[in-house]
Amino acid sequence: MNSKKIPLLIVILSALLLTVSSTFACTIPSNLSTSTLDATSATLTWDDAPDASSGYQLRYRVVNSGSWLPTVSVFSNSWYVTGLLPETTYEFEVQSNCGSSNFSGFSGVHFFTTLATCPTPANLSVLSVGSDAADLTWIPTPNAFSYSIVYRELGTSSWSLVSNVLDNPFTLTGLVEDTEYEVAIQANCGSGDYSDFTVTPIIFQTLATVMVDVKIFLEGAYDNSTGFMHSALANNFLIPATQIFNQSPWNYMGGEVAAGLSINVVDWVLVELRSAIDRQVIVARKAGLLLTTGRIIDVNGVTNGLLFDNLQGSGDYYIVVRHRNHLDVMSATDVSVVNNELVYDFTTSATQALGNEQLKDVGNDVFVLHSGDCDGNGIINVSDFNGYETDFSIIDSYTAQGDFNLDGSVLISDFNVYRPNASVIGVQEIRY
Ligand SMILES: [Ca+2]
Ligand SMILES: [Ca+2]
Repeated sequence: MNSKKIPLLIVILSALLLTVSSTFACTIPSNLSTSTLDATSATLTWDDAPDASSGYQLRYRVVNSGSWLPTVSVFSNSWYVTGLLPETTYEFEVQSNCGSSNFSGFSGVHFFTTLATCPTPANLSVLSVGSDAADLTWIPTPNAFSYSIVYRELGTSSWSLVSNVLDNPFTLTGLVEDTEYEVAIQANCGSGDYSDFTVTPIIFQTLATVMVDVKIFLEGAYDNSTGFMHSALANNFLIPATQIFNQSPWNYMGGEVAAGLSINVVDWVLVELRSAIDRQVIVARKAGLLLTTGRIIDVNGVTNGLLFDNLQGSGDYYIVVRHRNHLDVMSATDVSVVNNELVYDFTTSATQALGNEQLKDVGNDVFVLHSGDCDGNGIINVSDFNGYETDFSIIDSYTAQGDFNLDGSVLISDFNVYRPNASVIGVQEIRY
């Protein structure tokens, strides 16, 4: 071997080692990201490289635009870039400057897209919906001074426009009940600068008006010889025109007032619709007039049931009927709305009511609500007797406690109605 060549080889190897070690000593920046993005500017950030003693070199460009814009020297791990084009996708990448002309490789690109000068309002949603209106809300576009809303029945072609909307939430009115709609929104940022409309319109369904046609018989008024109830209270003009459940234990504050009380009205009743998912949850309540036929009707002259606004047209509900001195009942199952009607008959079988012996068999395949709960708490016991005793011998009164046969007087005949029912307990769902 030629001994003169050995020192030269050492020099070459040393130089190579130096090159390799200096390349490894300058860390490539990582975790590139973008923050505070708007239409024309963005803050570009990345993780600090420990050995970037002389900062970083950054370059960016519009995606697919060919050449990079001039490289920028940056002395921290972020850079605020301005003068960008709206709604444009850019890419940027960074390299560390470890001093002495020792640079890392570039990081590889990170993409970001600038916003519109007038962004589409985000998160358009329906806060609440009724049978003819819906409350809409959205995340405001910061520089918008008004909005335009378009809506249409799902499946139809032409949109209706509401322009110059200033309120948020905004109530969309004039809708058709029990109908699916789609709705979209656009921001107006002034000077002819409008956002796009919501790309995927949101869909909602208006609620329905449902006719609730429920039949019950009250034991105290039922006459087995006729198959109807008597209407002694109405005949004696004792029934108040205003619904009577606006007090404990019902505390129902509805404004029902009977336009006129015909002679075939037995008394006021309170009807509750409860959730099919959780029958403890009251969805809607309404006071109605019980007729001698057992049908419950509206105060406003509707004669074939009780009208409930704002129900889901395809809903299922438990039905509760309450009376001021009879034991309340709940339907044994939930009942489906069919063709905007909810129909239920508590008079045909004991099993129509939830629980055991909640309806009383009076013969002829007729079942009635037990009389005797004069405090309306869902239990017939001595406290109801005490109410009867307190008001005993009062005549021609609607409010006297213990008028269990609903003739306006509190007499021994009422006690005779009460006595067989003492100790009947309503199901937990209807007790107060
Ligand atoms: Ca009671
Ligand atoms: Ca009586």
